[in-house]
Amino acid sequence: MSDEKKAEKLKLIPVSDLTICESTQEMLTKARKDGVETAFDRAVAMKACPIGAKSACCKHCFMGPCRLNANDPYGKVGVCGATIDTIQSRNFGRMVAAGTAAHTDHGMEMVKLFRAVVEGRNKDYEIQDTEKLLEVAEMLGIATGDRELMAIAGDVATELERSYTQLEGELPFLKRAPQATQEMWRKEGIAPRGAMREIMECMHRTHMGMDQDYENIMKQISRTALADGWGGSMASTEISDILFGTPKPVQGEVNMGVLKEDQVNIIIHGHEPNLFDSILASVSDPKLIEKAKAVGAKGINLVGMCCSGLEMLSRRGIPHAGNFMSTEAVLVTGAVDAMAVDVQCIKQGLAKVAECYGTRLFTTNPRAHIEGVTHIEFEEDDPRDCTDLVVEMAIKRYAGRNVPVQIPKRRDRGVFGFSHEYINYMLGGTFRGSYVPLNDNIINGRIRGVAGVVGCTNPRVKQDYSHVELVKELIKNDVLVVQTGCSQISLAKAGLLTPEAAALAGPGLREVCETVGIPPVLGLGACVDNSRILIACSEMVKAGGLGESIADLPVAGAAPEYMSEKAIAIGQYFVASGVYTLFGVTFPIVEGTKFHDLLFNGLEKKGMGKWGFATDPHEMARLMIAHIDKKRAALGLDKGTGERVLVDMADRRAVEA
Ligand code: XCC
Repeated sequence: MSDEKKAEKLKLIPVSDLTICESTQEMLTKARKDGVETAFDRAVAMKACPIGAKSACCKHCFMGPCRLNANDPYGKVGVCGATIDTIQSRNFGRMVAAGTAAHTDHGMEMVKLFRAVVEGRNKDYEIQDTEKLLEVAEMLGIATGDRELMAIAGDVATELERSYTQLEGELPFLKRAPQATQEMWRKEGIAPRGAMREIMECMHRTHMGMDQDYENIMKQISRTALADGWGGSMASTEISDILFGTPKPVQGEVNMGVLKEDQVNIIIHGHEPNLFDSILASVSDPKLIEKAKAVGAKGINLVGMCCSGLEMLSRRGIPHAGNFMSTEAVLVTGAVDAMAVDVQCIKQGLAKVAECYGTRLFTTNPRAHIEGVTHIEFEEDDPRDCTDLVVEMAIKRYAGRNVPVQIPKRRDRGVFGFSHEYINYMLGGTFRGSYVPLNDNIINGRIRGVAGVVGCTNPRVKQDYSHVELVKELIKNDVLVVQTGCSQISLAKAGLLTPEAAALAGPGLREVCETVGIPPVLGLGACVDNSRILIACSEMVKAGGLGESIADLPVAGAAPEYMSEKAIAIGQYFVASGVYTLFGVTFPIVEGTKFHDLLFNGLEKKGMGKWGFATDPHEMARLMIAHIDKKRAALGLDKGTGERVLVDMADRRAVEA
């Protein structure tokens, strides 16, 4: 089909089939009128490769690449003799290694910054949460007492560096997991050493002529993924909390209506919190505000997107313009004067769209340039050099705005910034913070279980639709939902991150939410913060009454619209930690193969969780609820209710007073 014909075909697809986000629909309609292409169009025009989609090809050596037949997986083998199970497990392992590397490399930057602050080499950042520092120190067995704060911080940095660089032994945070879970990992030989070591071994073992037993490869896959969840990601979250503050519930606004026609609009998109924190200082600088006013703007409006946006929304209540599949669409408003990006989830397609609407697009990180896009390097030792320049460029673009501006009106409010520490506090109060009230409400059946709904949006499925339908179904069935990543923005736009959304919950969950004053859907931050969910699960086991290991808990997880290798790594660390985890869109392994059976059944028999797959969000909810009920039955919770123990708002206020 010619390109013109393809373009014609695209225009026939209603935008309401591509996304349920009204703002994105409005902007896609405008983009079509303007003749501007986005990832939605490219996904329609380019069919996914059916062999690659199922990991049925091997391109790890040049006797190939070899293509096996997903419809007849055992019909042939690769040139070297590799079977479908070897090929698939290698491919899956490399996805997990890549995802783990992404979180780990992000985390290592945080450790490097933390070290520089602790040693006084960096004066642009400081420790903002000393309470969290002391908690982490105690958790790691570091003496606190009357020691100097920076000495404690130095020891914490040294311990956490082990999460990344350690060659032998176990990750420092493994001891946070329930004893039974730790023992299972040791028995299976999958307790990780340091993340770098595990990623390296995973890459080695999946090289041509190496590990050719899918069950043995699986062990390294799990070990690598666990090094992400309990290592690279967890250490990153803890350091970010220490440096930038542990999130506490904060009201915030999401959706494209947070852009302001009469202000200089700047979007930060990516993942690392340091760039955003520094640009916040720049946009608050009276000199730069004056400059903006001098060209006729009412002020400077700083907005986030994707996970960078979530870091700042959770910690500072900075408005958020949208998730992954809205990053091109937002530029179509013509209102974005500058977009600065750092690492991960940055589509190269942004460059073209930015050019069409005159938005100044800047890469800032040495690890992530884009061909043809201006690079202004962000240096932690002199962060304002970069961020001030971005603001000045944005002001210049505002002064010369020469495209019509059309900003979708919609803005949605929500409560963000829950952390596992805050869940502890809100349920128990300052002096008796604990997960016991949560467990009690699970035991007495008011809350049926807990579900993590996380992850990306993906142009292969209708944006936000599965996230929203799945979560609505879960809370209707008394399942408390926790969220990270782009999924949280899908739900915030649907109004479910408000306490009023309790009206959509089942009677039990609704009662708990109304008593405590929380939404039925709790936002826990960016994708690297999935580690908060691991800690929350561990705390639930420790609080008692819900079994001995994470695998015993009535919990489940889902990433219904995932798109990245990071999501595969996250999925695998949840599975290896004991959680039933479902993915939507497509599952990159051929059904009916031995490796598929290992992921979907075999791991559970070893005491872990298991993978699941469904494209329909209602089916996904049904599977998750059935699993939660199975776990409840195994705990004997299907028989009757325990006593109600709940700290209500009045109690809490009394404690706070
Ligand atoms: Fe990226 Fe983290 Fe996925 Fe969103 S959810 S598309 S990975 S920004 Ni984490």
